[in-house]
Amino acid sequence: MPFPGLPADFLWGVASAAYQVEGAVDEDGRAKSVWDTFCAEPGKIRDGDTGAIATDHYHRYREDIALLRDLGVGAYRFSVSWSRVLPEGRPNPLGLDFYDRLVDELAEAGIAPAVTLFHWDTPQTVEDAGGWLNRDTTERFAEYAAVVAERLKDRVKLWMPLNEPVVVTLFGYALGHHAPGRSLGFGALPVVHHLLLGHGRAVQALRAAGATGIGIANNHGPVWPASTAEQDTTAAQTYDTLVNHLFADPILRGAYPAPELAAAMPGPVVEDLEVISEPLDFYGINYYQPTLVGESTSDTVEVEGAMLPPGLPFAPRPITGYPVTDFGWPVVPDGLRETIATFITRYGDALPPIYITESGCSYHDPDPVDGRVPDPRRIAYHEEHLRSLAQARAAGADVRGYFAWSATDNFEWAAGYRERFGLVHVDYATQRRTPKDSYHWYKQVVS
Ligand code: PNW
Repeated sequence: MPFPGLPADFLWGVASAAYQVEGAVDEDGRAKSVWDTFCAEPGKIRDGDTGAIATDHYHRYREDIALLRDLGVGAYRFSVSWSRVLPEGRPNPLGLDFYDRLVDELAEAGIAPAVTLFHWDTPQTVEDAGGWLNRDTTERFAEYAAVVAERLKDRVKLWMPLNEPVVVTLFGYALGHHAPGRSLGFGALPVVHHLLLGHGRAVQALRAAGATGIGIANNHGPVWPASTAEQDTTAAQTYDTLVNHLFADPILRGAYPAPELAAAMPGPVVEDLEVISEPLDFYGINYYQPTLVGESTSDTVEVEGAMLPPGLPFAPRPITGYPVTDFGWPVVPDGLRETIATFITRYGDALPPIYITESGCSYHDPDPVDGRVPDPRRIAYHEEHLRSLAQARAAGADVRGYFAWSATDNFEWAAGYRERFGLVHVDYATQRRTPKDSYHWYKQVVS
């Protein structure tokens, strides 16, 4: 039964990422990534969890794809592990073979592959050479993109070189509670430029290899001022510029949102922006939550488990008046419509068709009883976000698909395995998969 307000040819999908599901970190020639290193550091991950086994998807992908086939989705978004494909910088046939088998298995199930090339797992050797602080990484990334494209291009529907560069910059290099664990504050600004340039160069490499359907998966959400007072609206604008415009303007407008930001970037910025703004076939938005922002306070502020340094010209505040997930994130479905509306206003004709490349929620679901996992709040979450999407479409937005995060429960980065985003429950002790009620609900929606 189609969802009211969404078209018959709407692309329904689910999403995942390599380090969150694959496991098999030492198999078939895979090298270490920054996440292997980070997880080995005591105290970084809740309960000392690591992605070493995760959902064992590397070995169980057939079972997982059978679940997706039964679910009836048209697309599966997954990420390729750079460290599997190019350990030590040279192509690894066994690593490539895995993704080849995965893509073939999907094709057989009638599911279109949507491939992310970088979902945060930089090879450790690349990080040791400076990682995203080093301009050379953009070239290494383009070489990797070319290798994957050469192998998979005939079967992949959508390509996303990057997932959420804002999270890599902020959590990985500015605040340090994600890999590679650097706490550089505004010293992380070069990372923004190199991630964006890496994106642009990868887009060029994908096109040169003959790939089609090229975009990005970028995290966005509304930034609301804490009050109408000028100090708060100014602080909110600054924050909006840093988390939203900084990562979208260079791609969609070929410019940084403020001259000070352009001036803070390394290298020949004007020439680089030409590469960064290579036209895209689609723009992917990952939507989770809005942020309420007020003027700076002297108190330290926590953002998603990271402490913000004092002295910043803004301070995120807790959002009240909405339900929260078990991860503590506010559930604000209208924020999705609002995000899309803001994009249409800001970018107009420069905005390609949109896909929602992620949206989802973590609830600490009960263990399965008689093969059932009731998760009514997850059903409500997706239903309300889809309604919000239908409103965006009714207002004229060209939104073509929705990927629920996530297919199965998985390794939720610094929060470990406690957070469960999946439509399918995973019992980590046995690796047993149990479709939750939300899976059965989504199946009705996508059919
Ligand atoms: C995304 N926030 O990360 C990632 O793409 C996924 O790998 C991850 O599992 C999923 O969302 C759930 O966290 C985000 O602070 C990290 O709003 C942080 C935020 C949003 C998304």
